[in-house]
Amino acid sequence: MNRRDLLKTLPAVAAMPVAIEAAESPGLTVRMSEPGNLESDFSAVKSFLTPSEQFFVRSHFVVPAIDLKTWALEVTGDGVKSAKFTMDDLAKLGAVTTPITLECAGNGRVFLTPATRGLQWQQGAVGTAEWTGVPLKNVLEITGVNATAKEVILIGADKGAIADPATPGAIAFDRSIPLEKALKPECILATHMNGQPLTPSHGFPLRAVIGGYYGMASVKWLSRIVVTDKPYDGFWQTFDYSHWQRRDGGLASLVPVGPMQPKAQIARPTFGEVVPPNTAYTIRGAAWAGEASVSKVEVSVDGGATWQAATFTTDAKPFCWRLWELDWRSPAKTGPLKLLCRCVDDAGRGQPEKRDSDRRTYMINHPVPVEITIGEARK
Ligand SMILES: Nc1nc2c(c(=O)[nH]1)N[C@H]1C(S)=C(S)[C@@H](COP(=O)(O)O)O[C@H]1N2
Ligand SMILES: [Mo]
Repeated sequence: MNRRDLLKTLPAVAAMPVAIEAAESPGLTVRMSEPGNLESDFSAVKSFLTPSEQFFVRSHFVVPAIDLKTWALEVTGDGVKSAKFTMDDLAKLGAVTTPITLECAGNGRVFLTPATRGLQWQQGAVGTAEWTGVPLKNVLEITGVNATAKEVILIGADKGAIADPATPGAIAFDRSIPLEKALKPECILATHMNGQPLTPSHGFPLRAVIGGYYGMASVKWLSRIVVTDKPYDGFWQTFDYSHWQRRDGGLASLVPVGPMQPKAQIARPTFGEVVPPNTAYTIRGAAWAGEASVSKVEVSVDGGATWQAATFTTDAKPFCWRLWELDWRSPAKTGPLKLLCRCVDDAGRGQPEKRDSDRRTYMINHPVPVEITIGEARK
């Protein structure tokens, strides 16, 4: 999320590598070509699982070269019996398979006003895959942790220097999570995505998948884990991926972006679609709520004046999105129309009506209208 990111999105659109990558990833929109940052086509979402080839890619640096022959995951830290795990070692620790939804904390950034820097994701920096791997807890049980351990830092093999704000030279992509979270079953060291080994862009050979948290915690190309007694203040949870939190008397302090906020998105109709008047039409979409599950989705077909409940087509599952639809009859009157949706989770949390600027350019879950036109399609 730096100025370079923003600048790169502009001229890159016409460049050669873009055409090549787009051709290799049908259905994905290139938001940045090098490193490859690709957006899913949310309007195409019809199934609970997102096919891996259509899953968004968010990478800050180029895919690191990893030689499986010498590769091992290293675990060190306060009170830890340092250990290295090869892929074979990890395979012996018991694999689980579970669906988890990942949303980038910047998903929807293009809707922010005024415009901000950072990748201009629309609705497609979100997807659900079935992840297979070892629970992080199983690894930490082998190495042990101090009674005073607070956080677990997940470190990727990818590296680079960011110019603005400047990093201390080349740094790895990393991110800590509270120890308490790390021990939960939704935190997995995944080797497989949708039944296949991870692809290079999704973190081969090993990535963390931190269910319920925004995507930045699911560190790809995981190479090292450090257990620490002190809170970690790395670049990716201070300068980047942090938001303001108001405390007593309005004091604002910066905290790392963590759990995903409840959010519903309309897949169909899509922005700018022309829908014929007085016609049966199924509106559909998905909603997710981080560590909670979605219990209600409402849709407004009149710009937010009135709301009606949508029907779910998949089950309520924590850490996962839920698909929904609403059978509608388009109005007889032609002209522009604003559609909105919103969800409530099983803890009763809903979405904010308006954007809160304390969130900086992350956690974008205020309802964004899908503006369509009721009229006859142009021939
Ligand atoms: N090592 C590493 N892990 C990473 C990143 C990265 O740049 N490097 N990007 C993070 C971010 S911001 C997101 S949203 C998710 C995206 O995962 P995906 O590319 O598999 O969709 O990966 C996370 N893990
Ligand atoms: Mo992200």
